[in-house]
Amino acid sequence: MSADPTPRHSRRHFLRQSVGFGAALSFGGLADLASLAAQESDPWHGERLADLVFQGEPRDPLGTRIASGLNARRYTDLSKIDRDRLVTPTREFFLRTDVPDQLDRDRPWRITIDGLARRPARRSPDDLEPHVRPKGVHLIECAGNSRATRFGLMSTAEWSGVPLEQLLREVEPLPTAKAVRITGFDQHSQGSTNSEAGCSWIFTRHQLVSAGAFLATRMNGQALPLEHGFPARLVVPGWYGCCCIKWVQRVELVDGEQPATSQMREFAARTHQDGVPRRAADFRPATIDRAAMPVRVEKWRVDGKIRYRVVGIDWGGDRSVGKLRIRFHPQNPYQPVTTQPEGDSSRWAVWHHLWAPIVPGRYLIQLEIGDPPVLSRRLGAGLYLRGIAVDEV
Ligand SMILES: Nc1nc2c(c(=O)[nH]1)N[C@H]1C(S)=C(S)[C@@H](COP(=O)(O)O)O[C@H]1N2
Ligand SMILES: [Mo]
Repeated sequence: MSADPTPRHSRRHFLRQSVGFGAALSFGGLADLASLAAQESDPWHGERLADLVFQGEPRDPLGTRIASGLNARRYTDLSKIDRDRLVTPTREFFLRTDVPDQLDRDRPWRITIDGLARRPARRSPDDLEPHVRPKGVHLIECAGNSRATRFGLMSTAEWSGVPLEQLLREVEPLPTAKAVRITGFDQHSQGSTNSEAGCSWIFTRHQLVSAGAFLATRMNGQALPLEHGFPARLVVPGWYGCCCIKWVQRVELVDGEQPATSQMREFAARTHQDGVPRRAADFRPATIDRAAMPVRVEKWRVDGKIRYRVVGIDWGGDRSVGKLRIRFHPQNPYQPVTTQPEGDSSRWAVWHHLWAPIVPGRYLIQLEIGDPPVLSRRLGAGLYLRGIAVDEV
């Protein structure tokens, strides 16, 4: 039977596809939960029995590289996130597209900074070095992150690099230079089945400055690994991964009339554009909306009772506003998560929710941000729903 009364297409689709919702309902047990919530500041004194498996998600291995070239992927195991483990170790950082096999590692690397500039320049990694500064922890999420990738196309790292605006000022942009086209090296001898080669994005100068975009040369305190774009990759904090060009080769000052790049067209839908705008200037900033999802559901025995603790993340958008609310069945009202996420917007923040379901069955974990509502299109469309099966209460 289906217990989904809601008209929303994505929800129906998800339920049909992956959860096959049972009859189980959660009634809360509020007093009980309040006393558990009081314990939340202390570590639980009970016994952690196991973590539940998210239902209807592929079983691809996490944390290891799959496929090669343009199709190469490594999914980060988000279930390892915790308040004291907010940064993804470099070897677990997600990978989308491996080092192009035509990249000649022996040839000295130069970044050409030219176009509408008085003093075009070519910069070597050694030229950048003296300007490299710590840039803090930033999250990157691939715009193609989804249930099919177990949401693992998302990671955080601590970056160092050179602000793009600094490199631009050095070449003395002309007044006609409204925008900047940043292009990476992308010559693969093998094409891809699901992605075009040629990674290039056009930004306005204002967008780069206000996002604090930088050319990253270090990641988690080490030289940037080749697979993540050595010697330099673009990081645009708060924007989707498709804008974070790896193996940057050229930074070109251009006018405001440039056609969108093939990369921009490929990612138009996934970055919430209206159709596929012809001009780069008609693209909206490819910023990550506020979103949240559970990453782990722990099953505990506390004072002889079975209890569940849902651990999740909240990321993207503006995190200074909005309360995170949760429900476990589409017919139930949302209620605030026990411990609201804390932290700034550049990384993910961790939240906890204590849960005592009344009956075993299949549950669907849904989140919303309200009070006030904030722009969270993917969350609202059901992209980050996760299902679990509870066998014991
Ligand atoms: N040169 C180049 N840069 C690229 C890509 C690419 O294919 N080629 N892929 C982009 C996409 S879609 C994403 S999500 C991120 C992934 O970065 P990572 O592999 O370091 O995690 O790199 C971006 N930069
Ligand atoms: Mo991506």
